[in-house]
Amino acid sequence: MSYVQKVLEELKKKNPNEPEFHQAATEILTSFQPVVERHPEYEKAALLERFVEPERVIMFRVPWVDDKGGVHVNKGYRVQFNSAIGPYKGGLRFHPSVNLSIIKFLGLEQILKNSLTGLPIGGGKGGSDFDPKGKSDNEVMRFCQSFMTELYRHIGQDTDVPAGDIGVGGREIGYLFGQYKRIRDEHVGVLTGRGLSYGGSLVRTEATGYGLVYMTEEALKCRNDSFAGKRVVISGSGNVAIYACEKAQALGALVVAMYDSNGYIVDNAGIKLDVVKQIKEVERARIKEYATRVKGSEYHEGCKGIWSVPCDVALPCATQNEIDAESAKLLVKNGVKYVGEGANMPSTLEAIEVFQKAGVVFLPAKAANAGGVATSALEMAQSSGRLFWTFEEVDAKLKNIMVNIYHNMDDAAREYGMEGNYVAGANIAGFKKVAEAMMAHGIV
Ligand code: NDP
Ligand code: 2IT
Repeated sequence: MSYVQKVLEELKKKNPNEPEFHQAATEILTSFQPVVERHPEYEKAALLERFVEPERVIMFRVPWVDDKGGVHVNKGYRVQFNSAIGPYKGGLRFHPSVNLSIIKFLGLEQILKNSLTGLPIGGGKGGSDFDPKGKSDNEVMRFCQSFMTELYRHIGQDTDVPAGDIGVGGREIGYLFGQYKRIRDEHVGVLTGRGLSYGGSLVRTEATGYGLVYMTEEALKCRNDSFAGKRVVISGSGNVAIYACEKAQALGALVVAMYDSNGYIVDNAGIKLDVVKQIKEVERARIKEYATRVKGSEYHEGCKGIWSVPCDVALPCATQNEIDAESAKLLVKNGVKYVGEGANMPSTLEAIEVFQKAGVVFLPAKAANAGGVATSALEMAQSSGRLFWTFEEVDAKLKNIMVNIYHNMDDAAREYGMEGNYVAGANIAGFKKVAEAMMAHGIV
């Protein structure tokens, strides 16, 4: 059995019932095969065994009181996965589906993603099975305060810097920051995605979606093509989806469909993003509303059907495993040429295989959605330097980072004889720096 296979078997045995973690680890470790063959010293140093074992896992109780006086208890998590190249960095997810497997898959992905940005950030992830949907602002505030009352002792601007993810946006970051500042008496860059009035960075809100489109644009450009006139389907209607839509439209694309967890909308005249923003960002209502407000658009119950809408470019921006093999086949049959992953691990392993076999340009999440965390690192730089860059400065840096990541993964894939396989390219390009740093640090 190969070294990689051995580590993978061991990982599954030691961490049973963690399917998402197994899935991410399988994709990643399989890509490392040619790298460990070239570097036999890695096996001697048990580098992969250490790489897949989080440095620290924190799990805690989050009790809170609702508006009627009812007492609730949620689970809180922070997985501090790898700090070889910088302080742990990664988002917090608040969603009822959150469990240890999901936080670990996200944390593992984050290590390589953060390395790909070229900035000094390690990998971590956290969250809770708390559902912010349908809760009042006061309930969300009390939950965030309770969550931070435990988390504060484990994080710090040079230790671990959380940010947002599903269910954690500007409102939640504000409450979390307020509680951290109150307990620690420190106004520092301990969270990113902060409001502009208290240390945030311009472009952070837009960064993941814009970055995804910048990378896809570069992939198109390298094939003498562009977004102009392309039909685009975007899943989700949250932070990443909205700003991917905004930038794709600015580049001349026709975005025809979006969804939330209840169903999808189709608007062949092009999605009216101001209506989506009003529904999702301002009213926190359901995407279904769109069809009642925009003539000529349609609403369909259920999410999966969105992948039957014909498109040239698909940008999954909601959640893990939203595209299975069947949906991938349907997309291919209807002519999809580019898939850019805005969400983390939105395609199953089988779906990726379908895309790659069909010659679809497949831009994997850890590369394609790295713009968010990259801009978080730019926020950290501005916090430590007591600086505030203009929108244009941050946007230009973000674009440059996304173009660089594209070429780095393209080069890495070529270097290992797998031209066009960006899954392998991104994993290998991300791993290089982490492996080098871990080797330099000795057995720790
Ligand atoms: P948001 O909470 O802003 O939006 C999430 C969107 O996805 C919503 O439309 C939500 O629908 C939908 N969604 C969530 N879970 C499911 C589900 N189980 N089934 C169907 N739809 C679902 O989150 P973000 O936009 O921030 O995150 C989206 C994805 O992008 C995630 O995978 C996240 O990890 C990833 N990501 C985010 C980054 C960031 O900077 N925010 C950076 C890099 C990656 P509903 O409203 O109905 O729940
Ligand atoms: O998945 C991700 O990269 C994020 N949710 C953003 C993390 C961050 O620290 O900005």
